[in-house]
Amino acid sequence: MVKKLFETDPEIFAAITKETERQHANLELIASENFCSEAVLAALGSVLTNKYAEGYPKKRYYGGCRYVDIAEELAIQRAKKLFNCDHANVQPHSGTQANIAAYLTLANPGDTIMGLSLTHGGHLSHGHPINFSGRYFKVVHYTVDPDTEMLDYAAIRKLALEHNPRVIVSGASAYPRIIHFDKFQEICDEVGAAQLADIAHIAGPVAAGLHPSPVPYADIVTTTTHKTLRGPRGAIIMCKAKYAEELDKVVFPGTQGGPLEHCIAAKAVAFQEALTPEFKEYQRQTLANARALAEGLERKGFRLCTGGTDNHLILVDLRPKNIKGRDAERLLGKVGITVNRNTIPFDPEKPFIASGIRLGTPALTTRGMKEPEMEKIAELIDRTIAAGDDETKLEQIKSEVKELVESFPLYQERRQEYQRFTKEE
Ligand code: DSN
Repeated sequence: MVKKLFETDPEIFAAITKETERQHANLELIASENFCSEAVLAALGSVLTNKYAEGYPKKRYYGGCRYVDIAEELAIQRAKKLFNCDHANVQPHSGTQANIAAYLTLANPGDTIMGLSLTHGGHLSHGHPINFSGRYFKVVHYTVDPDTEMLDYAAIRKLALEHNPRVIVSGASAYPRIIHFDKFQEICDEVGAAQLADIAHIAGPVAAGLHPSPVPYADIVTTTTHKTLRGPRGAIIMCKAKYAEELDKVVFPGTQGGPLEHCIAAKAVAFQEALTPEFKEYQRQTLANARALAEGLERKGFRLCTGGTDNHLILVDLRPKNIKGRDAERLLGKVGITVNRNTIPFDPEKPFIASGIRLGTPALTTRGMKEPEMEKIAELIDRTIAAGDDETKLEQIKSEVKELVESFPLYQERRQEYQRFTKEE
């Protein structure tokens, strides 16, 4: 199969080979990325991609759906078991598509929604003016507290009482602390709003019982499937039984056409993996690694927003180190450490520059790294920032990164197979 790709399209083959090598050869610290299993990749690369299946299992608008029905039903059953929810729709192509469907189930264009500001850790689809959510709804953003940099539920309540939103979005993309979905629900109940919990980042710890679940409280819960959940790129939506029929209609035909059945099958595989004790241990180690990395960085004099982490990610304020997020991202990239620049709460810089970086441990934990490696990575990050553009020092750090990644090989068989063709050529 690899041979066919090699023969048909050597340029794409080369790009895939190089990307596979890049994933192996770098320390991946982007908090929203992970390395899915060979089983997930096999389902993604299957002939299920050929099938049109508009509709839902046993209620399709196309013939020949009996096998994709099996895959989609398994994905639904497993998602329901994993998160203990009443209903799951596994068709959303992405987190933002999932949020579009959730909003349109709970509200009408023009209604008021409330979400965490992007620059305080929220997401574009939580009401940013350049996103559909900010264009079609009236948006009120809450922020984190200026002193603690944590969610201030009293302030959120006050804002909600003032604006009477139809929907309050709980959930974040760059918030390192526990989110109290029960407190959000109390506010929602008081003002008559629906709670939309977007757990894209914390779905893995939630599934493993290591972060409080929003499912008992929130009207609708959305998540991507490729972050801590370690599945294929995509999303799912969970909801209380009373929204099931309307939500399914909003997904199809409301906002999507034919479902990506190969992705849905791959989601099913990932959920099966997530139901195992090994996955729970993986999540425990991911959180332990984040704490170890946070402590290592603090020992090196880095200021961590909120003072630390309760989950898989860390937000670092680089101002005490006199470097912008953009420049730190570039320097770390030079030595093989992949991170993303990130605004910090009340950031004086624009998002393109940013005063911080966001670091996450899901991907490196998948490779088998533990606390001692996190300690070493904190040291490598510190030395890289201190080195600036001193190429000799950066070369030395790069060789240490190489040594570390070689001890934790990634996609080894796949890489060997790609290289066999490259060499034969
Ligand atoms: N862009 C994703 C992240 O990095 O968190 C969220 O969609």
